[in-house]
Amino acid sequence: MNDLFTSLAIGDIILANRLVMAPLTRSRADNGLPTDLMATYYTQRASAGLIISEGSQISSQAVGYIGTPGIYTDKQSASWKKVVTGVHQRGGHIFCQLWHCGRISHPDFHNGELPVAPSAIKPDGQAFTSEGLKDFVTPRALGLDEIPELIERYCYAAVTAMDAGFDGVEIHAANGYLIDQFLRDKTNQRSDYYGGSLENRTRLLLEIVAAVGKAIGFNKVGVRISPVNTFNDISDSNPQALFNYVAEQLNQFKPAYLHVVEVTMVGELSEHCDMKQIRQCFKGLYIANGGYDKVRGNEGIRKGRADAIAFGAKFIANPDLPERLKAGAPLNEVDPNTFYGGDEHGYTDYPFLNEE
Ligand code: 8OZ
Repeated sequence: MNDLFTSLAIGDIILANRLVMAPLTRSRADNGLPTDLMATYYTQRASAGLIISEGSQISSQAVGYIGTPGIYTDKQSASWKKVVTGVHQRGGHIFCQLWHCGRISHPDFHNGELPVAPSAIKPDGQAFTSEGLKDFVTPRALGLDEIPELIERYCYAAVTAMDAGFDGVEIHAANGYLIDQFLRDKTNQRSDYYGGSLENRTRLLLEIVAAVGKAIGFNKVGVRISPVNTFNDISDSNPQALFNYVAEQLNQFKPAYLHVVEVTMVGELSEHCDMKQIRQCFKGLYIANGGYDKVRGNEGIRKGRADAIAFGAKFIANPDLPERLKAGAPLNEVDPNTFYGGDEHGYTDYPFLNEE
């Protein structure tokens, strides 16, 4: 019987266990470049069956936060290589999360130009800029003629990630960023080929998966969605229908996995969307994320509700999370004050079991 500690084949790699380190923005990159400290941080966590990198912008247009890394230049690729090599040397595996923030950005990141989105709808909330928090602005709706280049940027970033040695990429279609803005009807009010029906709102995601898979191999492409997360002022009038459809449509590509943030912003399941239906609609590997612990993770895998479980905060605070969970050892408490930005404190200084 499988549980968190049994191996799992994803495409042509074999994960040592089914604990996945969730993608986690930590805002410690240097001008878009991963640093040596980041290499230490990821290498420390290489005992995860799979690490998914923090969101990495696919282009200069994709950025929306300070301190986030990019994955679209040779220099960025060379810096990521240190991260990837460190993880591989410890026997781990790592996918790169490809990220475009869309409207969750600010003109300060774009030489005064507007961020882009499916529709010109301003999000409630504020962007984290180098000058502090600033109100979001009304974005500019992407023109139909800009979509092919956008898809091309995803492909270029995916190829750049593979050049850096990553084992694959994860398309970030969750948490209210650009692809999610296309998927959900609160943010997509387009009247063209990319808005309106489920088919149209899902089109961009599917075209990106098709193109990226063609470029690097479909078994190296995962997709992350968050059907009920309202983070970044997003929602949909019928998330069950939308994300069942997304899951079904992804089957044609046989992607590496579908990664689902199952909970709301406050970490709860929602009555408006049953994740079991999404799991059943998708025929490939399903990674579940959101509030899992050892007991619930093992139970989810044993009952077939998920193939692997992604942990976020627990991996921040416990570089050796698989060992700790397996041994039933106590876990370090996470310090939310050191999530974003700063130095090694709250980043690479969480102790391993053998250091305590
Ligand atoms: C928290 C802070 C900044 C970015 C996400 C990439 O929600 C993020 C993110 C989360 O997916």
